[in-house]
Amino acid sequence: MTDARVRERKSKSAKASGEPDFSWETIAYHVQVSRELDRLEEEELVPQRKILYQFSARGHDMAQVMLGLKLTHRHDAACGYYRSRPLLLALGVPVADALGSSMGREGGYSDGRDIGAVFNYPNPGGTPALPMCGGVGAQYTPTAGWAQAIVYNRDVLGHEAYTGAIAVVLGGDASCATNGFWSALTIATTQKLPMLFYVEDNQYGISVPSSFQTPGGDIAANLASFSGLHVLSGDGTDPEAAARLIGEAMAHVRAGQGPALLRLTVPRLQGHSYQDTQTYKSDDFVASEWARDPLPRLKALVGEKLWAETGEAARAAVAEARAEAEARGISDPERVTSHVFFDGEMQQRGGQWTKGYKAPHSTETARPEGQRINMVTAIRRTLDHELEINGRVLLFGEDIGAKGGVHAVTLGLQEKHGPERVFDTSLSEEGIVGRAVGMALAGLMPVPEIQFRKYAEPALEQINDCGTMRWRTNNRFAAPMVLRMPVGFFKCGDPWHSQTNEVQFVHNPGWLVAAPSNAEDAVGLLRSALRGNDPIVFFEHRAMLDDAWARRPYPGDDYVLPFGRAKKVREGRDITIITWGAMVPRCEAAAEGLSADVIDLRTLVPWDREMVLESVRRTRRCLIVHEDLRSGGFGAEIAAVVADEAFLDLDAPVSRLTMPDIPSPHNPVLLDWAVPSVAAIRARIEELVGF
Ligand SMILES: Cc1ncc(C[n+]2csc(CCOP(=O)(O)OP(=O)(O)O)c2C)c(N)n1
Repeated sequence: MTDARVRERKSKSAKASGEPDFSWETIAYHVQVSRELDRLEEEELVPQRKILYQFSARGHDMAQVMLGLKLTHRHDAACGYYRSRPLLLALGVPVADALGSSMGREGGYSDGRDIGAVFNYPNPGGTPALPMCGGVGAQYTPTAGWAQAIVYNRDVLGHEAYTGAIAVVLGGDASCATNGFWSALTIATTQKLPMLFYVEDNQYGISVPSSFQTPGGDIAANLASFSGLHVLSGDGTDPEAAARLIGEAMAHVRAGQGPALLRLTVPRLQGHSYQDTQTYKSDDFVASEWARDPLPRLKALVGEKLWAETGEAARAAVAEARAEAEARGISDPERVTSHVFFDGEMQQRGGQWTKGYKAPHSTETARPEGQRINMVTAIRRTLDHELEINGRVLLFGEDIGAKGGVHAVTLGLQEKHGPERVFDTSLSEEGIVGRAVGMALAGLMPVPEIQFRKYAEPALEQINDCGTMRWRTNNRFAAPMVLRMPVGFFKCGDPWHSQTNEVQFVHNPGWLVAAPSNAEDAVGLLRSALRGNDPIVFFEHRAMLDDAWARRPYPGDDYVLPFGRAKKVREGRDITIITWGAMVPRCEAAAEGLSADVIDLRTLVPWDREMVLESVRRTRRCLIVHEDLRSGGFGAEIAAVVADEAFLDLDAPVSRLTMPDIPSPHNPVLLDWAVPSVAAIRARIEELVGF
């Protein structure tokens, strides 16, 4: 039987019964495909250096195939880790894609951009494998987000078809010690989400025994009394026991009874990866692991004849896939810079645009109405309007519900739009952003809030992984969202609540970054972001939220401001001053009575190089003013570009005025000394103009 024939038969039987083909025959086939792939890689492709990273699934394979074959609901999703290839095979990944991706060839999971073991599978119409990450534990919170999106689609958007769908996350025993695991466990249990935690306990995380990850080495035993979690545990090498446990766990979650955790003990029959020689295991232990190989038990169950037949078909399928994978070329290096951002070609999965979203009428012309409002009101009004007209928008973060946010930006929005759409979260920034990733993957437009800029740090892994998703999946997946966070000082400073550090996000490929200085720009940029197709960091400067200068009339419900378009707040001849955020009014005041271009960048990714270069070439002098630290601040990037591209036009050195390289000081006197003041900016302008 060939691979194609097995799949054809599989889909026929699935169609006929409406049930998955969970037959021993299909299980035997996929398990043997997985084994043959491991063998081929270890004996031939790695020694030939055609594959550089190899992770064997031997020992984990049988139970994983069973798990994959049970994922049959249209809205199920799974997120795995580097040892999850058997699950992928069961979901229907073409074997040539699995092999070609491991060989770094064109096409496949990433077009050669990522390690083949770090996979993704959009599987339109079927169960997707959400883009996994190289970081252990990063798979958990996005899966919780998908699970919450199932509930949201069913209960808020009224899509009955989501009833019974589940999200499954796979991980090893060591991954149970990660922040992501605990964050997702908290989310899933407090929200009673349809989520299955599937733990493959092989007793080791590379060389570290599982007793270092959880006391006693048994996570299921330790979680037995965890409220709201149905815990199961058993032998993942016993075909019938494993099938029963997987069935039980799934039935519990599908029935809407809340999350479950299933721990299956399995042997790791190879080193952690190909390079790992396992010197830390005794010979006796290795022998005892081989004695637990699930294959002989599976073979005994299916019988010699069927085993041989499915084995032959599996080997034929792998040989065919190998030929196809080896025939694939290497992607053109010229293409490797594509798909960092949405560039007009729609991703296959993720984001509201893949779900039929059509942006309502938008205009780049502001139609100011009414009295001037502060930035808080402007942002709230924009969020309110987009919540009103787009059911896919949802807001969440710490204290944003009943309290309305510690900066009052979301005040009243929960009351108006309901606790399903505007809600408080557990105190885990990784959970806030990771959950947003999963929701975005499921087609929603999440708007997570981080309470203060500095507290985005626990979420940095999720932020980075979200940004790179479109690129590393070669535009198969994207997770557009609007990540709001207050930045900067407010009256006083301190190291915790007053950081700006925008460059950290600029340095994460795939994120657009907005830093509006006033209410009108905030409305336009926020609305562009909410109707967009990329992840966006939206900075709300604390000092500007209620600042008189930043108050502007509301520019209208359809006003959008495209990213990358700076604004000249003053025009002049003698110097160009480039700034953003809370430094804009200071620069404006400092230039009073002088002939200066003052440019408010408004967005840092992308930034308006054209406007800056045109201005500098004309004024022949350039001063960059920012609140962030000097070394490696965004000003350094601007200065480098100006030096590169306008060197011969300059009459004075490119200059920067910034905070010194210190955390923000608390006492207002110390803060005023550290942050560029109007007087300091004025002095620097005069120095440069007189140069
Ligand atoms: C955040 C992070 N830290 C460290 C690593 C390096 N690393 C890769 S796999 C691994 C062990 C994971 O073991 P486990 O979760 O038990 O899965 P197993 O390999 O045993 O299947 C480590 C430490 C990583 N990939 N990510």
